[in-house]
Amino acid sequence: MPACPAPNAPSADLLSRLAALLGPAGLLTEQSDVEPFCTDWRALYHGRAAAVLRPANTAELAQAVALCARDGVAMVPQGGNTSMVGGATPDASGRAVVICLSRMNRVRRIDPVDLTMEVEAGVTLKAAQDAARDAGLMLPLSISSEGSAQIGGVLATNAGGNNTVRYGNARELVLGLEAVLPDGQVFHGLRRLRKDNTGYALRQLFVGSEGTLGIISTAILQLQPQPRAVEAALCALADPAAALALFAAFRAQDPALIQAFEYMSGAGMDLVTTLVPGASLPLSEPAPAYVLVELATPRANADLRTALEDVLGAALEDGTVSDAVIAESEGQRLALWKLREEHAEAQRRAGASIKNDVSVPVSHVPDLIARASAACVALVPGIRPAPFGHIGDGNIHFNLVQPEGMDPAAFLAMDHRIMDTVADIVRDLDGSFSAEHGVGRLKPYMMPDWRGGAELATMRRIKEAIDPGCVMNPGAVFPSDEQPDAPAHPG
Ligand code: 2HG
Ligand code: ZN
Repeated sequence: MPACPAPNAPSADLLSRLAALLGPAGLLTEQSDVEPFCTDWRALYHGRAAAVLRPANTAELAQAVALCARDGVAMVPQGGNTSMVGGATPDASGRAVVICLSRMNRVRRIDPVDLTMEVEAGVTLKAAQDAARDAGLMLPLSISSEGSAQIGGVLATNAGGNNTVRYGNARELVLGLEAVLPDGQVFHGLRRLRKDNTGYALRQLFVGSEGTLGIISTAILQLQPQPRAVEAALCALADPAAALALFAAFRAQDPALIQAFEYMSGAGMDLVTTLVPGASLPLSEPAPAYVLVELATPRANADLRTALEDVLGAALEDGTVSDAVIAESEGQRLALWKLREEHAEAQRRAGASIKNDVSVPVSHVPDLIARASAACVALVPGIRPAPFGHIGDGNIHFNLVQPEGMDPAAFLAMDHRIMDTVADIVRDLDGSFSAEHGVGRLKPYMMPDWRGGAELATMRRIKEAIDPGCVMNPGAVFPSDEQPDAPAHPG
């Protein structure tokens, strides 16, 4: 950012004011306590921080932010620390403070008539889903890291996940929002209105801002009726084109039934079944590609099983699908999902991997996978493409696992070349270099090329208007003018 003052380290006076404000449970300054908050879960970024602030409520959060802002101290908001792009890791200076929302973890209210829930930022997505389910409703957002990811981070990154195909991204679920601005003022937008055209929809500015405009403290989310029936099947196919043909068949039957439509490559599935304990393929033989399809409906007496069997029967007959298994119990359904959800973990166990969370128009997914696989194999012989993801909305995790036996550091050092190779193809296919994981600290270097001109200039002006002191999550989203070629993995 231009004209950004260098952040200050917190003074002893500031730390004692924060201690008085937050109490012993709310402030960590011992380096051994602070360190776990300074590395992302992929262990790509190893930063340092002067302290971790753990406010218990919005008032404490707002006062802590005001104190830090007044002293020009940078703040890095952190939820479950599950960012795929280093979006919540402090830099190496040791001057920033991490603001951890995990003590603000109350589900405040669920309204079955309005179909809404009010949740604090530190509630895990799983806990929010469970609370909605216990009230006979459903929070229709599901991501692999939902056991740890917290609502604040989920919204700040506009998470997508498995149900976007039906319910949209996190953004679509947000009716109201409360956020603490970079100067400590509170934006009070906790409304639960379905219609509210009163100027700019400011809440949406914070969704997807990755903590660069303020800290989301509470949200009001839209819920759905709980499904009365759910059916899931794992299908074996020849290639991604067959996956799209199957998707078209389910859509032609009834698009409102499709709750998830996930793609997995044969290579990715092999990694899961070999490296993840308890994961096994429930089909007679491995296939080049797989789809996990889930249908769900809140309708009583809907014969969902017949709906699923009808489409699969026709697809088996015409050769779109070579084999399929339908979950016969909730346990089997969860076992099918485990094969999908453990992809990230299996790839982590396989060595270093480079993630490309990209999206293209759904119709271009087969081209994307074919072209990007060929280009990456040509660039790094032995590289192992393991694409998977949300094919129903065009979001593919075009992940690449290091060649066997290669030095992981040497592989990671090629990250920009590999990411740029994939990005060139994505651009040619009218796609985006970040579909649902955000920009974080990993991809700001791509912003000028992809979002340059008026778009990035407008984002900068918004940032400067709301956070003129550049204290909110510096280093995320915006490329640093001083270091245009900053390494992707500074740690
Ligand atoms: C998923 O869909 C997550 O499982 C993680 O977005 C994707 O590991 C990844 O690249
Ligand atoms: Zn995903």
